[in-house]
Amino acid sequence: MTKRKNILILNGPNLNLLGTRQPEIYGSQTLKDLEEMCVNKGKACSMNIQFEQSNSESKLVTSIQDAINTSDGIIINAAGYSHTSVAILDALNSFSGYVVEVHISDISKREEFRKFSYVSLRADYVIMGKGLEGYIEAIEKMRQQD
Ligand code: CA2
Repeated sequence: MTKRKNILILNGPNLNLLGTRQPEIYGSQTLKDLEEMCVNKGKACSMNIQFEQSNSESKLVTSIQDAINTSDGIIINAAGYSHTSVAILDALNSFSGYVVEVHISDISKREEFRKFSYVSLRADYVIMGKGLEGYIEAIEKMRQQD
């Protein structure tokens, strides 16, 4: 029997505001709705989903470090830190499992400063511009890894 995969879904700063501001960019569903969608998809895929959000760069780094021993894959939307954080990139580079980067909006079509992502330098797969469905696609992608 194959082992159930443990997947960490990590969300960066301000994503706790989902559904409360800027619905034209990020939609009207909340972070709680997103967590529920991901946990349900995980159940359907026989995977354990650990869902986290933090506004703190150091907490995100610590969660990635913890995942080295506990998770088979990381799905990460580092939000604003995607464009600035060498520390998050360094932590991801210490993780040997599969990494999917997700962005709700299409960062390639927004301001110049959003077009570069440090996380993309490590990510095995990148999904952007698909709204919250991007997370579901990311879980699906995780399922396809052996
Ligand atoms: O499109 C994405 O998922 C982003 O990672 C979201 C980040 C942004 O800095 C990235 O460039 C692209 C911002 C997250 C803030 O989320 C909010 C959601 C609702 C209301 C206010 C902020």
